[in-house]
Amino acid sequence: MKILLVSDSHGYDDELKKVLENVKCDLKIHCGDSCFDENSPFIKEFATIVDGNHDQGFFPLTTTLPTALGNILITHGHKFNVYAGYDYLVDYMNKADIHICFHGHTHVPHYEIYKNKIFINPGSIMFNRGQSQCGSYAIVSVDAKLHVDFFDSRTQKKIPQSLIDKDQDILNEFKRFACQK
Ligand SMILES: [Mn+2]
Repeated sequence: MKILLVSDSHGYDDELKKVLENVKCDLKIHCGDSCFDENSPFIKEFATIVDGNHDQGFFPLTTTLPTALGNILITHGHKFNVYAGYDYLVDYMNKADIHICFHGHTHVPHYEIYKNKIFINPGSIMFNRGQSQCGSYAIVSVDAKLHVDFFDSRTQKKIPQSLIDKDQDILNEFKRFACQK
């Protein structure tokens, strides 16, 4: 199963439309801060949309997607303070017996294995913080194994893994700042 994962479009519907038209996949998921209103034509495009901190409560805060690799948790991340890292999410996932999470919120495309859990953030389709300096989305293959690639939302080109890796620095900065508060 090939999943298109987007997040944090923040009303930039032209960018979103372009990606939806160009990417072939089995399922589309929006990890929140879409800023869709309840009549948005985009809603029917997505199998799952969650609510972010800029949304109005039309969508759930968390959902789960059953897959060949078990249930996947989908949430924006603001309720789990993802700027401070993944500890709150790990607690929640342990209680729910879930091992994979798709989220957004930081506007940094990211893949991480932390405390035996897998976390994927497609970044913001509009604009990202960090090294990639573009909007992004992720294509996640969920079959016998999980595989993720990140793409520039304007050019549809793959973002080099070296840029994704360098963004660990900015996430560490966020974490340091969030943990000081
Ligand atoms: Mn957000």
